[in-house]
Amino acid sequence: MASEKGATDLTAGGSAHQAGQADRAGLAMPAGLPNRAGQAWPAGPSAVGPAELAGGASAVGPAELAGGASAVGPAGLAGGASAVGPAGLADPGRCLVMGVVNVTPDSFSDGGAWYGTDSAISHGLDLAAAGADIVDVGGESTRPGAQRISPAEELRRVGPVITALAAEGVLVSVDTMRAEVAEFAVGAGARIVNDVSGGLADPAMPRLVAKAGVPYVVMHWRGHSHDMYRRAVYDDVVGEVRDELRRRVETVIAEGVDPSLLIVDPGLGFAKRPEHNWALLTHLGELANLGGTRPLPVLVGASRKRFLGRLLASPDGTPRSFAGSDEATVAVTALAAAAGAWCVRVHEVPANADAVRVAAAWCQAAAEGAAGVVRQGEGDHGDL
Ligand code: PMM
Repeated sequence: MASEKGATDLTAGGSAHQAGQADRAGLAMPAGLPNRAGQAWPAGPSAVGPAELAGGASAVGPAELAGGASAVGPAGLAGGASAVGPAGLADPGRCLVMGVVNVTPDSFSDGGAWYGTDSAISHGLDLAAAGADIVDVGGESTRPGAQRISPAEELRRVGPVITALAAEGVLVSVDTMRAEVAEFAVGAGARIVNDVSGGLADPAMPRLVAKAGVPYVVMHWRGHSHDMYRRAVYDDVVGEVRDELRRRVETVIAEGVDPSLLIVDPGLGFAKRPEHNWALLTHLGELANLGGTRPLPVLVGASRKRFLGRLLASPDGTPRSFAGSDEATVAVTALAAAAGAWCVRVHEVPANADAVRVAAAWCQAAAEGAAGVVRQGEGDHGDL
């Protein structure tokens, strides 16, 4: 698997790469300064003490943290850095990083920056060199309201990019809903099919994937982008997404896809409102447990999505720009990786490559538990 391009070097190890604010550190904030909610902190130097912070500003208090980000992770996920991936792909013992190359003029997240063949190839190589384990190449925008392009146009966009990146030894996935595009891509060296429709958009897709024998990302999807928000209605988003994903998984297995090659994805932002995305992110384990013999690997695609921009909106309500959500993406990456996600799909690789390694170390230390505490006590503290 190894190559000089970072994409196929799946060995674990360090990647090449604000200040704690007073309130986060448990220190009192000066009276009258705004807190994160934009309100004035209560007057008095001791108004915001550690005890209040534990249950207040940080939604997760110390006791819950111990359980939430533990080595085991949510029920059903293998836990932290050791989520089991699909057969045939190397397992570096941590969450993988998938870098995104959108060969589109109109993707919401990167606005056509990599539309030209040469710029897309060079961006894919850059992502790999920056530590992407996988480079995901797509030619069709799925931004809300997007209209479809023809299969010929999709192939024209992604074909040469996939061919060039695969020839350079990059581990490529093709982001497509069309069997004919997937077929070309696999022939050109793509090793994963990422289908945001989970086989619903093109009934020929599951059989093609079964024949190709490559890992297959089955994302939760309720319909094409032009009207997907009309479909963002749930009574119990986690239960409904899980049940709909289970039906997709059963269908593609019935069509011949090897269960050991399946990856599931909650489809953040696809027929989901912000509250749906957050609920899904915090219940990844339930999505992994679809009733088969083993939990399925979970891919998380939160990068630059609108729910992050809305979370970080300025006081006048203007959402944060897409690129301005990159740090929030890194935060989601760390949390999802610690919860056992198999892979995160991101636009900016370096900080996310760091985050998955932090999560792996975190989970490893948590797994060692009390033994680590004893060892630290016995040491000379030279590394503190
Ligand atoms: N999101 C987008 C495109 N492809 N694939 C998977 N598996 N999961 C996702 O969440 C996902 C995806 C849309 O984002 P983009 O326009 O930034 O690529």
